Amino acid sequence: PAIIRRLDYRPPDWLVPDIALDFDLDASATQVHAVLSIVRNGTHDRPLRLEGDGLLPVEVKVDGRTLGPEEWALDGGTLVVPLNGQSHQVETRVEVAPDSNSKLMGLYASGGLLCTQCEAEGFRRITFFPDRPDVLSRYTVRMEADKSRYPVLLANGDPVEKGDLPGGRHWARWTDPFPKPCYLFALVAGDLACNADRFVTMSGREVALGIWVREADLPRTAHAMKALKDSMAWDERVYGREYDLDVFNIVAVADFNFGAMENKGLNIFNSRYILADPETATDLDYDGVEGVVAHEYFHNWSGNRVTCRDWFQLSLKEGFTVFRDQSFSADMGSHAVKRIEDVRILRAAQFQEDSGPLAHPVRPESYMEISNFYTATIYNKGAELIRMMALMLGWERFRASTDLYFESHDGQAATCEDFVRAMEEGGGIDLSQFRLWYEQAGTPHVRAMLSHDPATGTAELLLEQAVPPTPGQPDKKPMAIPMRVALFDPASGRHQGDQLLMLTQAKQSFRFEGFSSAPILSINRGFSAPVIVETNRSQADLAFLSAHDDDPFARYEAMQQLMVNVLIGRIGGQAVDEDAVIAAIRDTATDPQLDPAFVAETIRLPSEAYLGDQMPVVDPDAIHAARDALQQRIGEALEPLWRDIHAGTKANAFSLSPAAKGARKLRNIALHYLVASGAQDGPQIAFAQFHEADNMTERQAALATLANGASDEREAALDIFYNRYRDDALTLDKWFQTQAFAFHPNTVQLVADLREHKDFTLANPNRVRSLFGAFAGNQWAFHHRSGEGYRLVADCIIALDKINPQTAARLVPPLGRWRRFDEARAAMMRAALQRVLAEPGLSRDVTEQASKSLE
Ligand code: BAL
Ligand code: ZN
Repeated sequence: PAIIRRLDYRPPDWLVPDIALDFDLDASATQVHAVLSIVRNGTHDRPLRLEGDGLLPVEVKVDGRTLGPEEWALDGGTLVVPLNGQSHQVETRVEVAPDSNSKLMGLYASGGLLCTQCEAEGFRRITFFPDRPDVLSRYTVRMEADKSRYPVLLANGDPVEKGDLPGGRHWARWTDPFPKPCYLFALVAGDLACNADRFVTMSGREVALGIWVREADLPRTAHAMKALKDSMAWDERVYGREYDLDVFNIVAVADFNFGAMENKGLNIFNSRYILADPETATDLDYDGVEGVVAHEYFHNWSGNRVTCRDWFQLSLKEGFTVFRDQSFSADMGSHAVKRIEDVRILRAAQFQEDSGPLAHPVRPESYMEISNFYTATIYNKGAELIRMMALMLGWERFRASTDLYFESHDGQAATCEDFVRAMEEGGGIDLSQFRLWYEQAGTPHVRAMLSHDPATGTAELLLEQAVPPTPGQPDKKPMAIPMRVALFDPASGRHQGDQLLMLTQAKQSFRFEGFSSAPILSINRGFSAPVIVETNRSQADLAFLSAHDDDPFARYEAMQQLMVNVLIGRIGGQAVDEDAVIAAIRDTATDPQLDPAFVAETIRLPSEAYLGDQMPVVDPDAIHAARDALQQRIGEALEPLWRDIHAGTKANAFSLSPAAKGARKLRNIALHYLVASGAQDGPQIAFAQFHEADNMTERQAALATLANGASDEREAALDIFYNRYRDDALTLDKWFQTQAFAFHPNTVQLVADLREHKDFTLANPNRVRSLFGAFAGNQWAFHHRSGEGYRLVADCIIALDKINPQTAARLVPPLGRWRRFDEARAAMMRAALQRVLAEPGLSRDVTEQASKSLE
């Protein structure tokens, strides 16, 4: 497949200021009539090229005249029409079949609905068009359909007209006054019920809000509606951004490749990020709904009003919007806990990506298939870049700079460089070196060595940085790394102030005066930079910080590092002092000043995958054994405490208050340690929690705890859960996911059996992710020494690729991490990738991921 390169960007040859679309909707044969007003862009004699994917023109007209077949050509899927004038009206007619569109890109059928997904390049599966984000058009959309099957007809913008037609049909017309790229086009037709509400904007305009779902799901939309209104108010208050249309609609669909999509005025969501009630949604699910509703809403400015010039600029909208949704969620809940969660995701997904064969810069240089670049690097590392700029500028100057960015680029297709320039101009700062964060892939390593001279009372912090080589980038330049640090006086337990140090050279030292005794280093406070920090801090230093650091993230980090050191020592067969960890956990868990949610995050052991990241060669079995043993030790040593916490956090009535959510989080971790202790009544206590819980947070946690072991309670709970939720797809996903993610010696076989389960289907991306996505994230099971885990995932990729290449390609990266494992595992992982690549007719999506993974 062809490689698309960033530096080959050329402005479009033809612009399309207006487009009128007419859909005669039908699940098996939809007629699409498009009328494009086109204008030559600049002086050239190149023909009009309209991208199409799987389309055959039924008719092509120019300025009202039907062209003969010799007057146009198809080049691959692209319709080529030579034209002489400066502006023309071009019409095409095509037919598409939504119900056989299993790729879920373009116009497709899902659970009786017709809906669209166009980002990145799905619009070309609907009609011929210059499918690139820098062609912005005003859209008018007319839809016609059978009224009983599709009583609701929605599109972007505002509704303008509708009416009935003979034969039980009806029609509706929508117009969107804001020019937009075609990836933001959307329509939905179906039998939907609406949770209707309103929002009055800061200038006093009333906006009609609608969340459209199946009638039966209406009671599960309240949280999403609250999140939407909170987001609209937050964007006004924090960024001065007001909504701009008279309506804002959200539709939930069951089959969706992404989490959601920010189509102008008509967001389309994976139902898992809309539907929530206490019976079926965990607190994490509720937070997911809030965060994704906010994310898509915030795109109205960071993505839609200002869009991307080309797909290499994807992080311009995604990184900024993730930063905005993270800040929103922090404001809605706990800043400390949100930061911990976000860093955990960054480390689990992005650091792994950055250290493997698929590593790429936040602004990539090339791609084969853009769908493969909706990555943790573009999204989460991209958000960290914005966060660093906000930190360096300070909030006021950052906000002035975002105002400048929105004002200068409103209605335009912009670049990451435009954003950085706005930060420089609005913030009065030089970001020349900082730009390397957009260019260089790989996670920087920072070595921090603190020394102390008692004679002069001086402490010296030596910082050294190195960015590891990544594919195509063997040599790296030093980055500009903002490091928040504080030096603690161990005697008083206090520090002299938080400082922002800018590390800009490969090696740099910083001096601090006034320390009669050696201070303790708190570094990368708040996770001020997305780097890996190595320090010369002792276990005693870490224990001190885990009890005293006033930066919650640094406090959490100290505790985690304390645990990592013990676990890595154990794995390496060294004598390790576990008592310090146990004492730190006890002190944290019994500190009445601390937020229970923060405690729960902090006392949890680092994941097996994170431990693997700390080793030169990942040893999944040794990691599992060491972590399991430490868990048991912690469970045993503090058993009375776990019993107390578990009993003391029993909820009375369900509430989403931070206190209630925190109590549930802490209760679940207490249960986990209690069961890990091996206490005889552990499974019964877990089963009782499973049985009695009035909410899914406690029910699923109890199920997950039971799923790790072998007990009668395990089998009973899994049966009960299945029978209770077998007709509720989103909740049944949890049943698959819990088993695929379990620390159970037979997980590989269980996953193989579940693949054959009557409720498993490759047609639904959520179901695939809940089984195979979860399994591939279960290090101990996926990397089973038999290689069976690799075979299962490769089989799934091969089968799924024939249906839905985009979702299939997302399962490839776990196999690509073979360099991190022993020779036997590496050989089996490579063999699995080679088997995938040998498959005839493999998609561009999977070809790119699998071939890069083998390099
Ligand atoms: N733009 C794709 C889905 C999202 O990031 O919002
Ligand atoms: Zn987004």
